[in-house]
Formats: sequence, C-alpha cells, structure tokens
Amino acid sequence: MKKINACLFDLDGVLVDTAIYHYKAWRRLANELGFDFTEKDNEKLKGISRIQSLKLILEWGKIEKTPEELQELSQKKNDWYLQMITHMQPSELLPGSREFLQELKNQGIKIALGSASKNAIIILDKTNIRHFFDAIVDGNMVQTSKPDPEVFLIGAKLLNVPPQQCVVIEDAIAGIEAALTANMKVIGIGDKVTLKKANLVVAGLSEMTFEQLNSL
Ligand code: B16
Ligand code: MG
Repeated sequence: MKKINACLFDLDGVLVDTAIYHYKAWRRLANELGFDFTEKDNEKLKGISRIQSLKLILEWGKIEKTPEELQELSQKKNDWYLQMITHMQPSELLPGSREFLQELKNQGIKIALGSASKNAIIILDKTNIRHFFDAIVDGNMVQTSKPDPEVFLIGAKLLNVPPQQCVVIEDAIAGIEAALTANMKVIGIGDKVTLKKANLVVAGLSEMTFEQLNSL
C-alpha cells in the first residue's frame, strides 16, 4: 500500500550542486570588501535566504552596512551568480536526480519543489527537469525561510496532499527542521552525523529507491 503520496524536493544540494556557484559569488563579494571565508564557513549558508546569507558573511568580516547597501551588495552577488548559472547544463544534475524523479512519476507520486532560491526556475529550465514538478515553491513565494516550515506547507497545499503523506528530501539542517516541523517525513542527503534528525540519510539520490521512500 502507498503511504507516501507526495515528494517535496529541495533544489541546491539535492538535485543540483549550485552551492559551488553561490560560494564563488559570495567569496568574490567578501574579497572585494577585504576579507575571505572558507568552504567550511560556506556550509552555514546552505538552505538560508540570500539576505540572511549576506548578513552572516558581513558578520564574519565584522562589517556593518545600511539596509540600502545590503540591497546593493546582494544584487551584485546575484548578478555574478546568474552569470554562472546561465551556463548550467542538464549534465550538472546530481547523479540519480533525473532517474529518481522519473521513478516517482511512474509510481504516481506528486512532486513539488521547496527551495529557498529565488532563481530556482532558471535552474530547473537549464537542467531540463521543470516538467517533472506538479508545484514549484521558491524563495519568491515565502515570507519566512527554513527552518520555518512555510515553504513545504505551501507545497503540500498546492499538491492537495496532507503533510503526513509527504516526504521532503533535503541537504541542509535548516531544511530538515522545517520538514519535521511541517509534520512530514524527511530524507537527508549527505552526512549521517550532521543530518541525524532526518528519518533516513543517504549519500545521494542514486542510492534512493521508491520502496525505501514508501517504507518511512
Ligand atoms: P538565491 P535551496 C538555497 O537553495 C541555497 O541552498 C542557499 O545557499 C541560498 O542562499 C538560497 O537558496 C537562496 O538562493 O540567492 O538564488 O535566491 O537549498 O533551498 O534549494
Ligand atoms: Mg539545499
């Protein structure tokens, strides 16, 4: 019997690895402002919104800016980021992404995107996977960021599936907390220790099967 009727996907770190492009663009901005940060620091930026990321980075550099300057800086970073993602190719999908989306479609599972990114649709188009999604919830549609459950609750509502019958696939701690608060099951993509709150953790979607998802 089918217990899970919908699957909500995070984008960055689950279906594609755009974290490297975010990192390059944020680092270029930090360097222009006279400081640097590491790839380890960059982990803390995963899953959180653009403006929150900027505020955190400026804290690391011990720099204060006015609200107007924050807007200008986040726009600058986004322009650099957009220059990079416009060259994305379907080959940049993480291993197993397309196959798992297809498997869910074959099994009649509804599919939604639940991403903090305001650039999500461009990425879905560039990697040629937009047609898999019955609903798309991105950073333009939410008031609050993960770990708030808003992004996933809107997704479930658009799919018309109760949260208890939804599973979220996430790579960020903030996203896992959001899914659990939404009363959904959650699969973590990444490190078992870091993502220990998830119901199941796998290294990547190439390891996932429909049976595993339905047995949560
Ligand atoms: P943008 P996800 C998130 O995407 C990224 O993980 C996070 O690093 C980024 O700051 C956020 O999107 C906002 O992205 O600047 O494109 O609006 O993991 O929720 O798919
Ligand atoms: Mg993510």
